[in-house]
Amino acid sequence: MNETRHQVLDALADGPVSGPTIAAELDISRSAVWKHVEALREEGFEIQSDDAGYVLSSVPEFGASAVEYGLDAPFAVEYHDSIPSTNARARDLAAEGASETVVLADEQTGGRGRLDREWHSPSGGVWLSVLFRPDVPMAHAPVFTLAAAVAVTRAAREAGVDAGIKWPNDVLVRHGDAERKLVGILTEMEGEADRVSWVVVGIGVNANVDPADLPDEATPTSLSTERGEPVDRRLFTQRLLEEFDALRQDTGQVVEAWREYATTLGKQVRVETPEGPVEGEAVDIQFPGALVVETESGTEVVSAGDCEHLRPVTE
Ligand code: BT5
Repeated sequence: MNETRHQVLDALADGPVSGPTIAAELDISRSAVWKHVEALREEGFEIQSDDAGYVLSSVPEFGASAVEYGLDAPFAVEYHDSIPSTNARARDLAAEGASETVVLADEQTGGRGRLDREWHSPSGGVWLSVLFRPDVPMAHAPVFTLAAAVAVTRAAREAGVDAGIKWPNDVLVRHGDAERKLVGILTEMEGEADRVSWVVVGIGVNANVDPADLPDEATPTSLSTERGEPVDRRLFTQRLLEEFDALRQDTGQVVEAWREYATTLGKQVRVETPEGPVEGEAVDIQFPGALVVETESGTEVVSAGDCEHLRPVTE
């Protein structure tokens, strides 16, 4: 949203306020005020007008302006009702030189997970990608995946859903012995070894979607299923982005915060790494995101792979 439209919106939120008053305060013409009001109405903001002037009476449920409005983080939001993949779009924007941008969609038709797996993204989810250009070496970039997991876990808990993090990139909800997948995170980047050029952190949250529409083998769940009612996607997305923004700027606190929500630590795990499987007890996490596993043949530090939580052997 452009700066003036934002200022008009802020004035309306504090209304009732007359058109001429807004025009004088912002030093724009009365017809410009009217055009901004009409444009905001088209974006779904309800603006009432009577003798006392204009007043904002409701904000749209979801979309670019809805999320930008009141967002305490410096991102511009680009919204799509439907798009193949927000990560693919964010990568295109990165190639065009963009930064500090969030691509957000209600539905993805070609959502992707790691290793080019399919990510199901029906309407009602929060499918988003954050594009930014941190001043860090490539080797530190995994910390942003952890930061995203922490941010989304905090937002889910605020929404009343007791989420936890499975290393490295899943946010899950426990149901007895089973863990159901609520969120997936896919980080992509480009740069030279000593410096990242851009990072795209893709976060897929099963928000108001029916797990029956998602692949069974992933034992999926959603915020609406866990809560028993839909979540306010606008507020949820804002909280997620605000937490992520704070963590990406202070990566020193990410690992500590991650440990607090981790479901993997203390568990028997089997990690499929590019060098082969590593099995043992997950005992810690190290900056920028490696898992420390005590195996029968000693301590292994694993920086990437698919992790399975194994059931403890019962005698
Ligand atoms: C992930 O991959 O978990 C990363 C998913 C990232 C998705 C976001 S959405 C916004 C952005 N745009 C994109 O195109 N992607 C990102 P991985 O760990 O590889 O898990 C993939 C596996 O999860 C699949 O093979 C399925 O078994 C399962 N799965 C697919 N869709 C799911 C869903 N909606 N909920 C839970 N599990 C799902």
